[in-house]
Amino acid sequence: MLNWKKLNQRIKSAKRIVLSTHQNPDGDGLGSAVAMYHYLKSLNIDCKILHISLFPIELNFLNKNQIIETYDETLHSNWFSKVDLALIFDVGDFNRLGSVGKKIIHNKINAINIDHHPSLNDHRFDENFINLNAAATGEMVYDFLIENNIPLNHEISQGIYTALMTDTGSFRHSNTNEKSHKIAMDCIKNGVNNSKIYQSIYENKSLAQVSLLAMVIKNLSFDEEGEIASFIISDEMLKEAGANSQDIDGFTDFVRTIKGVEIAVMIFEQSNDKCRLNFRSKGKYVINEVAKAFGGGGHKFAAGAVADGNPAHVLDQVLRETKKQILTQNINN
Ligand SMILES: [Mn+2]
Repeated sequence: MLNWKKLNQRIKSAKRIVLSTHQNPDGDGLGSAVAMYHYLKSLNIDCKILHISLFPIELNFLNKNQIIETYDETLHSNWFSKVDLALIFDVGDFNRLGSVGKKIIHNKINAINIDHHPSLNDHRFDENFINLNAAATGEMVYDFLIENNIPLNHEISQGIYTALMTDTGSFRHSNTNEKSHKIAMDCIKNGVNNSKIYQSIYENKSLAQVSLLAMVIKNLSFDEEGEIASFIISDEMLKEAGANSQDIDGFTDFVRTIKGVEIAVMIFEQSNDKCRLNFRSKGKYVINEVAKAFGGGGHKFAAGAVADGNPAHVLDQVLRETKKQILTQNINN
């Protein structure tokens, strides 16, 4: 059992708290931070949510009064100098905090990790709250609030609901259980408009995003008798569709929905001869070890990494590693 009472004591003894999450933040990272932010505000603690990426506009409903900010050295450096605690959500890897993480180290701020990704025993966190069984980090924030008898107001509930909904694929993925529905029920009881949140996030696709998806579908490759589906998103494709790097969200999940596909792999070209990798498994194969082979990690059935090289070269390596790993998994099964 995680000591949520202790976390509350640490929060209450802080005067200024920075909340953050991984780059390219999602509904879980930001939803968790937003829920905690509103609790901290109720205690009159000076706090900010700072992250390093562009804000994902589909989460605009979480960002009333622009409480979520993209970190800017000139704008935030002064404020940061008096921060005495950092609460980090859903990060998976400290490095994914980017310049916010660097600032935390530089200013020697105590950082607490709240996450449902495997712990890396990273010494840069001074305390870890890890629950691998949590469907979302938002579920852990919920546990924290319940354990400390903190009432879930509408804004807190909205953050938690968003976290749970996005990380469970709208309560469909294998991590969805009785508890996820119980939390959803509580949130809806507190006034969360579930269909409105769903529409904001999933029924707000830009034409550019759909054009890019069309290109992806046209260029899918299949291996291992259709069990592995892979695709490349090149810089050129992005330009042609008029899309941006946020538009690729959900593509790997979509490709996994194809009948017979067990593993979906995305290779997303980055500017500096690197590629972002994204893996999704239906559950027959564990894929976070594949991600690990490329310096990344994640959950058993949803993981990611960043690899060096051009997309074709990286895809080749990734397929080789994936095939090798599923072979041993087949033997073990
Ligand atoms: Mn998460």
